[in-house]
Amino acid sequence: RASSSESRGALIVLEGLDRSGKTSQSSRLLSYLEGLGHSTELWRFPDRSTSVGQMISAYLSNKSHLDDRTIHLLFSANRWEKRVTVEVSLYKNFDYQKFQDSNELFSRSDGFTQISLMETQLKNGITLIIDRYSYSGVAFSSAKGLDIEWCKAPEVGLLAPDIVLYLDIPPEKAAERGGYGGERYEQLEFQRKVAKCYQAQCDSSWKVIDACQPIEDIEKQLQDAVLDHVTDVCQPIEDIDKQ
Ligand code: 2DT
Repeated sequence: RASSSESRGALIVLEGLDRSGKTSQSSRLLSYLEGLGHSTELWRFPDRSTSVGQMISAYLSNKSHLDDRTIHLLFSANRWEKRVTVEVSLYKNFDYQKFQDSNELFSRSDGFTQISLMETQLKNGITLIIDRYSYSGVAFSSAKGLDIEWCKAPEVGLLAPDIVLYLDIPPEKAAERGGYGGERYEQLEFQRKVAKCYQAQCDSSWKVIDACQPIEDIEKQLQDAVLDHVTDVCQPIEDIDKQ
């Protein structure tokens, strides 16, 4: 992929156990960045709006039952369909004209046009905040006992985040917070395993934030953590690679 020295949007990922506060903190971060004048969008995975997302949603609410590897690959496919999409016109802020000549658009033999959506959004200067990403995929599936390298394989080639913000909460504390919603994975014993599998992926590039602090303190720390990453982002967009 041609690298560009032009400033682009940042890819910011929030991760953490269920009830760690990711979703409300993602919204606060969105307001903060918009307030600073950055074009920003909030995405989440699973994206339950697509047909793959609906299969995932049925699985999570125990309406369907799938083999561990099958659901793992569906979660990954759900990220891939936002990485490369053929539904160009559905996305807000998407300037089709501007990208018509760019190498991010591909004409396919079936006559449809395909686009590297995430990449184009970033190059269009839009910062993406993503509530859960590949690390959830690997943590939740390897917590079931699947080999971690097998779990990582379908993530290779998705875009690598500029920063991973991990909201760190002991599983017991998370369970005390207003109860789980009753979806498939919302059980203390399983969340304990997931926490270990997150730890196995955490490296020095992650920003770990204590999610037991008051909401406003967490909010401030997230703001400080992203500030460097959203101004004049010039490093090339990288893919997740084999590690
Ligand atoms: P939400 O409650 O945040 O909608 O998450 N999950 C998520 C996986 O097992 N694999 C994945 O790749 C992703 C993104 C985490 C729904 C549940 O789905 C799990 C919780």
